[in-house]
Amino acid sequence: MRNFTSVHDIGDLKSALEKAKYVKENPFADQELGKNKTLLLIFFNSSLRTRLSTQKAGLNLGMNVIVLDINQGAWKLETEKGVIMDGDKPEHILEAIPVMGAYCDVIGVRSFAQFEEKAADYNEVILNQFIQYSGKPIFSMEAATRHPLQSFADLITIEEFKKTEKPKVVLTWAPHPRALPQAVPNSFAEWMNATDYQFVITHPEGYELDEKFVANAIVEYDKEKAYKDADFIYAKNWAAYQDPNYGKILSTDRAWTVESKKMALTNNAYFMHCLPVRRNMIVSDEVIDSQQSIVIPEAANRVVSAQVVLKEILLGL
Ligand code: AN0
Ligand code: CP
Repeated sequence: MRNFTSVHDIGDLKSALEKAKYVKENPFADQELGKNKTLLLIFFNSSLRTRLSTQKAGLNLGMNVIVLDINQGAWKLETEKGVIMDGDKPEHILEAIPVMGAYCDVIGVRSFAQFEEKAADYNEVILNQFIQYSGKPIFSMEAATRHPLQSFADLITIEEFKKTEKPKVVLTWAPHPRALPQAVPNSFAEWMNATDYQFVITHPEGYELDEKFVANAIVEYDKEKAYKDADFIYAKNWAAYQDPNYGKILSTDRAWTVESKKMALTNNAYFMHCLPVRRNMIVSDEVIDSQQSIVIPEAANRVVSAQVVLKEILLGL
């Protein structure tokens, strides 16, 4: 594998899941593979899980790991091409990227949607500049439109907990006070569409995602209908995608909060969320504290997904 930015880079899902099982059971089997190889993790945005789990995955593979928070201690980076740099940004990403590439063998990048220009976000301008100018393999640690390491961990978790061959998996929008990117739901949809599960998306009117990610999923506006007989409820907030409301909050209706009354409609479904989660906005205390909540094993599987991806990249060096 050279770069990892979406489900399309992982190859056959069945074999990816077998690799995940092996890595989970044998976390230190490939210590030699990463020896004297340097992993650089670059964060343009905050992170708890991605930061820790990806470092851990690199360490499990014997790699040296460097973490850089661009906004804390590095020079502020200009990302627009062709501008006169007379503002507050002393360095251009066009120099910064190849410099960072010179110090490492593999680069992970976290760079969220900026909600300034839809085209810039959906063309993945920042991530693609890293691919183009670093000279090194690049993997996404959540970019503008996708969060593939999260979705891969979600898939691993569903496989571990599912009780039927083809579970009903429901992605539900839930309220949140800030405008959040579509990366997690887009990516989750893309990975679920690559499985043979029954996959349903439910959200209020106006929150339709990019068709490219929705693809063959069933979109059900009636949330109670969507919850019915679900095996997994996967909650996430996102801001509107459709024009003219791109990046806007259209609703904070707590009727969409995941709580026991709606969970009672399901087939004793497991509750999932990528975290960080706002309690009693996205999900009630009762549901997230229940036996059916699998958010912690889901987060733990982030080490596994990152380690599979890093291992494949190292094998391709
Ligand atoms: C981010 C998001 O919604 O994309 C990261 C989730 C992994 N969440 C927040 O900013 C709260
Ligand atoms: N789920 C996830 O990516 O969490 P962080 O934003 O804390 O990395």
